[in-house]
Amino acid sequence: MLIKRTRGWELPESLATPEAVFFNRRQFLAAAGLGASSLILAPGLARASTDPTAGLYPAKTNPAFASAGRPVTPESLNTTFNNFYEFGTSKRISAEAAALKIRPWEIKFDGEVEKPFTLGFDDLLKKVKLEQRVVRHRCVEAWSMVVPWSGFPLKDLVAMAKPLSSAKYVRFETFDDPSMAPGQKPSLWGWGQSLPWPYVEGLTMAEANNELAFMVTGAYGRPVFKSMGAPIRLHLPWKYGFKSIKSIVRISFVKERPVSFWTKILPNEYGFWANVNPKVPHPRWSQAEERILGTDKKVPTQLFNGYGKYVAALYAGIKGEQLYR
Ligand SMILES: Nc1nc2c(c(=O)[nH]1)N[C@H]1C(S)=C(S)[C@@H](COP(=O)(O)O)O[C@H]1N2
Ligand SMILES: [Mo]
Repeated sequence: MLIKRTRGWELPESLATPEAVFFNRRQFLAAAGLGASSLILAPGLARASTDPTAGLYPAKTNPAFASAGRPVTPESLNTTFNNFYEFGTSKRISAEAAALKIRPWEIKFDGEVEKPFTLGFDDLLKKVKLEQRVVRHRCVEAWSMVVPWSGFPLKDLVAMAKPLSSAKYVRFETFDDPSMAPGQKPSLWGWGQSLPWPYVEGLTMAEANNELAFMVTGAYGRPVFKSMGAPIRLHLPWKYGFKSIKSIVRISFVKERPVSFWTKILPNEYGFWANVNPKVPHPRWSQAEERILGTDKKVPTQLFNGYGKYVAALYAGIKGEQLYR
């Protein structure tokens, strides 16, 4: 994500990360571990062989999502080019993310539900059926990639939580632990100021029950890497990447629309809906095209990231809302 000067908790200008830097080819190759500095791959990979859920992967491919119409982004690039602000503002946080402690891991379910409860991650995995989906991921920063995720539909989790009819939105929350995530230390930003942790995202109940909304527990045929949001994250292929919250510890069913992490920081740039639309520019750059990570290619961006047949109906009746930012 790109930050510019705003109010109270803004980042110092020197920490802001201009898009151009990421696409400077030399830096890009370095970040990808493809250039001279391939050593940077070593510390962050945190291979998952000792993970108690490793035997569940690779999961069976869902035939509806067998291919994304583009090559899969190399795994070595995907695990080392990340947005995960809890571990820092650069894309190269995979080494820092190795400090993420993913066991024990519990998820709290609360709010407008029959009865609040907490579920251990390994127990949750016993209750769901994993599948693999190869889908496109489009970051609001105008780059994209293709990921073979494994996981299960979010709607299965919604059903498990037994929400009441008073629940209008689902609110997701990431861990908040400055002892393992340096980005959550107030001092990092100077002047004792902090970003509005924890990272929060939200969906309407209808969006959460859409077939495309996916809880990710794996990628590339193994448990999902720490830098990509282990042990459990969301993926919403039709929305900008910032909606796909990582390392989830709490899922709440609520009456009021949740305010997202990025909406709190820059409300004029990042909204609640954030559906991909090439015709609605970001206030500071065009969304017409995207760079395909790992290649030199730029391609036109598609409405709903090309997944309109699944999700366009969700927005048909909505008026007076900024649906594409
Ligand atoms: N908790 C948390 N979730 C997050 C982010 C973050 O900084 N913190 N970044 C978001 C953004 S902007 C994107 S593009 C994707 C990146 O996922 P990836 O690193 O697996 O590509 O995660 C999203 N989820
Ligand atoms: Mo993003």
